[in-house]
Amino acid sequence: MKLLPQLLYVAVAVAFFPQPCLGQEKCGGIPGLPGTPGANGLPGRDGRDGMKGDPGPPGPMGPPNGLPGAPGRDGLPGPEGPRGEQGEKGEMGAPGPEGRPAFLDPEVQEILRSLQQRIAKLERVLALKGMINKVGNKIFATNEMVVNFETTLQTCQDLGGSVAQPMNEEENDAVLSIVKRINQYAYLGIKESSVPGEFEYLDGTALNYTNWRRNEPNGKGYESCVEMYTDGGWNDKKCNQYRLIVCEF
Ligand code: MAN
Ligand code: CA
Repeated sequence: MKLLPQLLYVAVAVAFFPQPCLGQEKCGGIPGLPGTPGANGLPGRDGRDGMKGDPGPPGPMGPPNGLPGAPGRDGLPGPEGPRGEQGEKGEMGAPGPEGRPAFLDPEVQEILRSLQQRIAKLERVLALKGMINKVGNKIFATNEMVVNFETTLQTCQDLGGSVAQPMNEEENDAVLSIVKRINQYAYLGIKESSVPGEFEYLDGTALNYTNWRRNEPNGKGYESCVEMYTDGGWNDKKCNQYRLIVCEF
């Protein structure tokens, strides 16, 4: 314990309280000096175990002639090699099971049914507009052109049809309705045969239906084509006249 600070303390106390109780009956004493510090305490208890340390460095190499270690792991696969040469063609395989004819395939049948329906609808629309006259499987139509027989023949052929060739009364009426609508006579697909005054179809077969007007045919080798009048009757006529094109398809 050093003495100097204590003396300094006393000096300060006296300086602050000079003549503390001058002329008084009771008088407070001067504050006492602090005691000396106590002795050091006993050492504390041991602390808890610390955390596990890092693994140590590898040990020294073993003696020679030791056992070989375990084989290492497989490396990564290498890059793909170049393409090999084409092999020889193999033998032909056994034939597959026999298929069904396309027209019996239900899918094909459905397509055909749908197409038939759509074509029938189109035919009804064209008939409604007076653009075709249908009789059974035949369709009669005109492009309203008026030309000679040679051009009539060529035009119908170019369109994938042939010159109208009525083979019964119903077909004759179908051609007639076109002739009347346009109000023009039309050449028919009928021509004079090698026998003057006798007529046949364009392919040379015999006529199975006729609708000659009274006293026709009368050309006898001078009128080799046949025209339909606006009453539906037939007349043999020269082939160089201008007549309405009526084709059948
Ligand atoms: C004209 C021509 C003939 C036809 C007679 C009928 O002469 O059209 O083909 O037979 O008229 O009167
Ligand atoms: Ca005639």
